[in-house]
Amino acid sequence: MNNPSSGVLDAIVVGAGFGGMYTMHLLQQKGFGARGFERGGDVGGTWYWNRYPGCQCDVESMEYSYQFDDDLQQEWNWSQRYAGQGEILDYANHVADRFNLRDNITFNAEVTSADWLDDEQLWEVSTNGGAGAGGETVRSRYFIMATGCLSTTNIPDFDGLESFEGDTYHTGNWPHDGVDFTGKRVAVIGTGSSAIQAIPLIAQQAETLTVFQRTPNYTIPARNKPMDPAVEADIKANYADFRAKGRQSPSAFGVTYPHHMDSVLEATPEERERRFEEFWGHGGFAFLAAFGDIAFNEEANFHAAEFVRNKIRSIVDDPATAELLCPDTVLGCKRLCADNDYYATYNRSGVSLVDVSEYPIEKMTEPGLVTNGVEYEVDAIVFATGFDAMTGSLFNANISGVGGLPLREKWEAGPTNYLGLMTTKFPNMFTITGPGSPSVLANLITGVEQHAEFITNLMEWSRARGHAVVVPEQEAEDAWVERVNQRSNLTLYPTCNSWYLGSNIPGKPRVFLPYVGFPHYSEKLADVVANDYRGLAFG
Ligand code: NA7
Repeated sequence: MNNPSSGVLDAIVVGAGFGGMYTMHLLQQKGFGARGFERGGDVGGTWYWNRYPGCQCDVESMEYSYQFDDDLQQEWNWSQRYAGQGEILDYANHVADRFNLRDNITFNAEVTSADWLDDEQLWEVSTNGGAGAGGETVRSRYFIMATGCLSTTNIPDFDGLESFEGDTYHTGNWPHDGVDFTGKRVAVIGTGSSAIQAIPLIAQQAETLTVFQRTPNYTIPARNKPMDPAVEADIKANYADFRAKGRQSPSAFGVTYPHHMDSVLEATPEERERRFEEFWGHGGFAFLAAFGDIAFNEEANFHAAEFVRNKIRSIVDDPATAELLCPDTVLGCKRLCADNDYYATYNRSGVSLVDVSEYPIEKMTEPGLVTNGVEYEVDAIVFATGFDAMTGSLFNANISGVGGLPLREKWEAGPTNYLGLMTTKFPNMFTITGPGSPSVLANLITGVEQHAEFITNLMEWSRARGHAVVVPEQEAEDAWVERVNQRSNLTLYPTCNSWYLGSNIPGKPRVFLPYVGFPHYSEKLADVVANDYRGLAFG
């Protein structure tokens, strides 16, 4: 049962990942009374939950970190070029301690409903846990959802799921004390980024590992290595400049490698190979920057894809397995993965790949799972089956706006909003890195900093003018939705099925969710601010 707490807060912030933490920090700094609620037991968001073996960020650590505080970025040392989950979680904890962020955050408290009260012009938010464990109900003027883009796990509704007698895990909700697969027969379902990171390490432990693949993915070797002290010192000597360059890059990261603008199609075959080889050697996302048209032109993309397919064929010993691992889709259409020895793992004895594209997994049974009439007996199943991306956690909070309109209902045909931040009929509500903002197509820490600053500056601006309510104008929202679609149609992203389009979740409307182009987006935000928050109505 919930206990209504007295007093009205300025803001409620849901989520204590990087977005929620920085928002809480700014609210405290700017003198707003705020409380945070977090369903996890501590800070860290994505990095609190995704503790599967091999979990590592695909953006380099010197870039995947806060830039709002120079002392923080100077004093923190990253041990690796790409930080692993544990180190990023340590960083999140350090930030929480350093800025006293835990004081006003209630952990183990999931928001069960959030309602806009038309008469009071307030949000009323209920939780199902927290200090009193029974939950509470609190009211605030502003309601800020910082619940992350990939935070609602997806376990497909397999027949007989409950009957499986072994252990089951989802990569996005991994046991905190780890899992020992030694001597176990393990199944991994899915070959997205999480699976691609986990598989090489699970294979080292397990007696057998069977990977069930519906769609092969492109992955480029991450080429992770210990942080080079000279590189670190060089960046830190001029961190502001490095960060500014990052914000000017299309994805708000990638300062450590060149972004070529020339066309694959104008290069000779030798030049093409040399360039692809160079970027394959650099590792990770950089591969997309080898030429200017990989993401925009299907023929250009084909050459890049063919280069990777040939790499797969050269790494994987068994030709049939190699062919199964070769994607035939547009490279980068699903988020490109960065791996540590993924393809070579299929050369290990005991590791096998089962194609479930034609014959889906039919059911789970007591000893295992069945596809194409064959039962695979295993001791453990790892669901690396992804997330209900970008809208899942917003819907799970049961938010309703003006006149009790459920957000789920307003967004039945796909999310519609202004700037990816606010939506009509939901006054004073913000979504940090929401759909319609660069979010998952950009360095997420840069994205959340931008949003937290925009939101809290807007709150200050409103406070100074005595405004109690802010909500987007319908015309501004309609134009924004149009703009988001136009931007994605410039790219090859809409040409395949991916969680960017919601197509991994049965019944989810097929709408391209993020905004393409971080600098373009930043210009738009700056223009909105410079014009007294054009497109927003105040009351
Ligand atoms: P992803 O990228 O959504 O991958 C999920 C994987 O699970 C993908 O290969 C799916 O195949 C597969 N999947 C989902 N449902 C099924 C069923 N029913 N049967 C077989 N296979 C299935 O999630 P990740 O966690 O790997 O990565 C998410 C992001 O986190 C990533 O992009 C990085 O940004 C970090 P499909 O492709 O849908 O055919």
